Amino acid sequence: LFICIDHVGLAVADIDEAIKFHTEKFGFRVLHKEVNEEQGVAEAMLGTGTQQPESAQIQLLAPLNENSTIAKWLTRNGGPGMQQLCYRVADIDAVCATLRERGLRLLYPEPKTGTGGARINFVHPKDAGGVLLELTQPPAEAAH
Ligand code: MC0
Repeated sequence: LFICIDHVGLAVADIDEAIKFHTEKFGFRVLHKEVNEEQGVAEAMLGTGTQQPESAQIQLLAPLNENSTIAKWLTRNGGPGMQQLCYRVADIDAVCATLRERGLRLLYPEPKTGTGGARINFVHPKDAGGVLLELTQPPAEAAH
């Protein structure tokens, strides 16, 4: 079903502070930044110096406002932490159909827009071993 681990998402309060921390302390570099209004997040994708097409990235997610999913998560968790795991898929419609057939709840009836124009959906954490599981299909020009 899955190509690789696309990224692990970390919820943070402040995107700039978190970028500074992860680049200065751990030596990551920033591969991409964007704001996703629909998801209520400012995000940054971080990679290693030897990033390969299928190397997992770290995604920093900061809330845009108090209604953001990430704002709620930070409050409930009592601070920053690991909010999601994301698998890359080639055909998200087919994968969502298969997972639904297997009895798992997908959060959206149809995929929404994620990082870099990817098509995304999520498996409910209660159906994925307590982990919010994102599925992402990168846009055709970015697919490896
Ligand atoms: C909630 N729960 C989680 C969880 N969020 N468990 C593991 N990981 C998480 N991230 C648990 C709660 O502890 C609770 O368990 C139960 O799920 C129901 O929680 P809730 O009170 O209904 O929580 P809500 O209202 O925050 O909703 C949770 C839900 C929401 C997963 C539906 O966070 C959501 O819609 N997430 C998908 C969108 C998203 O996360 N967007 C931000 C990333 P108990 O046992 O207490 O009942 S955007 C992104 O990732 C994009 C940009 C991209 O990568 O392309």
